[in-house]
Amino acid sequence: MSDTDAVGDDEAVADLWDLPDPLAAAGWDDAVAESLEPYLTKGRIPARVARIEYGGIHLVTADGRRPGVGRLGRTSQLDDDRSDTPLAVGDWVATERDKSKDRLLAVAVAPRHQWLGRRDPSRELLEQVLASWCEAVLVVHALDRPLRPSRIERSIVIAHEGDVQPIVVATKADLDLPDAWQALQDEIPPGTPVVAVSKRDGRGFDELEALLPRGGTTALIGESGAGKSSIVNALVGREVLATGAVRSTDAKGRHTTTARELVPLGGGTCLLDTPGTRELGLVRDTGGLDLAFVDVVELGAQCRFADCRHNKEDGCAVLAAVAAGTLPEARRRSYLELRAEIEDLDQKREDRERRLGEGKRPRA
Ligand SMILES: Nc1nc2c(ncn2[C@@H]2O[C@H](COP(=O)(O)OP(=O)(O)OP(=O)(O)O)[C@@H](O)[C@H]2O)c(=O)[nH]1
Ligand SMILES: [Mg+2]
Ligand SMILES: [Zn+2]
Repeated sequence: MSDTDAVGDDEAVADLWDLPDPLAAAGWDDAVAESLEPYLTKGRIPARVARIEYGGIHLVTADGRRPGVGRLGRTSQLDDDRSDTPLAVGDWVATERDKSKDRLLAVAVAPRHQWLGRRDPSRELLEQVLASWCEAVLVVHALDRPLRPSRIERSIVIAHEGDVQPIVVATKADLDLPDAWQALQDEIPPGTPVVAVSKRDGRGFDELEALLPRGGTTALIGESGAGKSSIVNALVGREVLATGAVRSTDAKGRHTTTARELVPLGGGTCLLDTPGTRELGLVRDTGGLDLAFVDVVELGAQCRFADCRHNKEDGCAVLAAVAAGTLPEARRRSYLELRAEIEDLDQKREDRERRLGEGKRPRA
């Protein structure tokens, strides 16, 4: 395979929005209307952010998809600590017409209820929103790629933190790699759906389609070359997104997708494709970690010491389960690693707040 297998282009997705009711196709419903209502003053028009690339933005309005102006990085009226977060794909926004340039200007963002956020790779204590207003996320992993430690669990924690249902998808099932499939399943918490698909022979897509929330948005995340855009094309039934060959030496992707993009499937159901992400740092833990590690947490309740770290303590039920072969060691290790990462981050936040507090104290 070579680079020349890149197919699809942006025009193809733009055409998908050529519908009688684009807002409905983007998932407009009572909940959206209610969230956006306070911002739709002074003749403002509702829209959904449908595509972001290199600072450029496309908005879907009742008239279809068109380029807009996002004031990226300067969103207004977010009434929480994400006020300096740039617009994210999937956001519902209130827009005004920029008369001089005949463009739509996003001037306010509806509060996000369900979203995927990772640690901003360049600003450690800030969150970067990868996808907004999504009910589910496909955590995509290609079976021909090495399973990087805790990568899948990280995605699942991030999903739960944003109240998003994770669905793990293994791609390239046609390559017949049973060991890789088993290793992946060992990383997944009980209760999280996992599906194996192949764009070559079409297996798994009926099962996957049945898991997508109807009338809601499902985002896709995973490394470059995982097969995210290929999944979107399979579910649309046509090659609307470009897909790219992976390097033959190590099966690494070449970052074919460069935009975050909403793709309508009909009836308000949407997919949200993203470029491959290498880093998936956690930003906070408000319970997502425990939800992503229900098995470890349940075992932990039986440890002899209430503050057991599941590392080398006597009477540790987690270590006992690993020894008995009922809990994969990879699960225990990932849990400890991610918990340490969150504790480290909490410490940094505390330090910063203390410094800020000291700075504000009036001089004696
Ligand atoms: N054999 C096989 N190859 C697949 C399958 N799904 C995707 N591929 C190939 O994997 C490569 C990468 O697929 P993409 O869909 O572009 O991957 P992506 O996750 O969108 O990658 P980025 O856009 O770079 O993040 C392409 O060459 C696809 O043809 C599959 O089920 N089986
Ligand atoms: Mg892609
Ligand atoms: Zn323990």
